Amino acid sequence: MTEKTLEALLFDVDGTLADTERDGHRVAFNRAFRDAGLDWDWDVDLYEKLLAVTGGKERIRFYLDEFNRDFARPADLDDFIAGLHRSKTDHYTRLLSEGRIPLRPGVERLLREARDAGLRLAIATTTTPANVEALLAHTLGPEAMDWFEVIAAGDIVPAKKPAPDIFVWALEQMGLEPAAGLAFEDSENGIRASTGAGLPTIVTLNDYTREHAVGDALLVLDQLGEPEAPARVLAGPADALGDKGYLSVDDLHRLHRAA
Ligand code: XBP
Ligand code: MG
Repeated sequence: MTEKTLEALLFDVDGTLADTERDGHRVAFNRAFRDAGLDWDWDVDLYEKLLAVTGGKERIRFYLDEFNRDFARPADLDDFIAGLHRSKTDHYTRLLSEGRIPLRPGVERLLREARDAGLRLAIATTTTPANVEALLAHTLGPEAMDWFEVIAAGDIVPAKKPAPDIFVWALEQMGLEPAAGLAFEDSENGIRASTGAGLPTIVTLNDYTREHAVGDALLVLDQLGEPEAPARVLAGPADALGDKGYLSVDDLHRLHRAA
């Protein structure tokens, strides 16, 4: 049982707020490769393997190291990857601006409920800051950036998830002890990072992460749930959502107290 009162929620972005990877990031990488005259094609299955590494630049390097060893590397590989990644970010933010990637069920509802209840909100993600802004602006509206006290993103810390650094950085910025927070994640790398920073964590799995090892989670759901689209408890207390089928702020307080 934790003695601390729940004060803040810290959210991952990719896979947690929205299913951005398959139809967003993956497509944007492929468009950047095509623009650069490369014949690389990251299909849905290959991309699942590439997701083992977080961070887009890191993922491109991992691809070259493990899946395309014959590629004739340019002299300045860092620069080459950085250029590809800039182009990928342009493509990705354009895709989001077309409104093609919605928030996952229950995300907007829980964010609004948490704001109304006076909980502090933060983001902790490995993705590029521009991508967070584009997602929030095109789903919740431009003012939603202000809902979050801290947006910890991208290269702000050198060691990306599963390192806990991005969560540690966010907690420091907030002056918050981990025991007073709850993290929301979707993946094994994500929960290793959040729990590594001492944060109790709720996981919402998705198609890419449904087999991930997330045993340290307080609660594992298939989604946060809506009254008309109930969530399923996949691990953790079976009665965590009561009879209503969605995760509420009251549920969060109860889960946090029991952590
Ligand atoms: C997300 C990532 C990111 C995105 C791509 O992981 O790994 O790299 O896939 O974004 P998490 P960038 O949800 O665990 O934070 O290309 O901007 O890095
Ligand atoms: Mg994620």
